[in-house]
Amino acid sequence: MTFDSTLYFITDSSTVPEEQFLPSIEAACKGGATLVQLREKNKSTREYINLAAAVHEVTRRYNVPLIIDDRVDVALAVDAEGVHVGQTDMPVALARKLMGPDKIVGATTKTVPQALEAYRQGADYLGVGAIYPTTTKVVTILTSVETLKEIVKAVPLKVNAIGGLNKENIHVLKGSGIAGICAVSAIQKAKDPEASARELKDAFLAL
Ligand code: TZP
Ligand code: MG
Repeated sequence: MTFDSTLYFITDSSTVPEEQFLPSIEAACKGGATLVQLREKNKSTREYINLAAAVHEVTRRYNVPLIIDDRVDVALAVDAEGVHVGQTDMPVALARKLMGPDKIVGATTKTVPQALEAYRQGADYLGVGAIYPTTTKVVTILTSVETLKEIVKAVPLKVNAIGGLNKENIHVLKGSGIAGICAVSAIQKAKDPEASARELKDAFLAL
């Protein structure tokens, strides 16, 4: 599946009142998010599926592909456009096999060997970071912009930077060759997620 990873919004439902969650995703889509990832760490399978179905209704209206974090079963259950796996999740090759050739499979990689392996196993894009310390709940270590650039050169995949990114600090990514940026807080915690998405995208496109 072809897709655009310029502005990849990753959700965090734990940071907004429940009634604001779907509207925040709609706002991000209106503001120009090109990919949306539903990332849930504490939901039951039933809750994850129900929420994913509701989110998919929103993203579909904007023709924005929906990626499900970690869970191939949930992605398949709601016919999401893709899945994202980390280094301790299902291996990329298995996710690819289960999702099929036409779905999007993304992987988190922090080193060139991990990136090469994800490419070999059939990933469509890579998330690389954290570039800056993040306030989002995640177990991660920092990845240098130097390593990010090496990964971009090493694999013929879309590479997205992630971690603590906002419109004030993405200038460090200039010339890195990345396809796009991932953001949680800069959009999810913003008072106006639509405007924040638009400003972040414009800042990236102006690099
Ligand atoms: N992986 C590395 S950093 C991160 C993930 C999921 C979270 C990024 O969130 P934020 O709020 O954009 O720093
Ligand atoms: Mg994961």
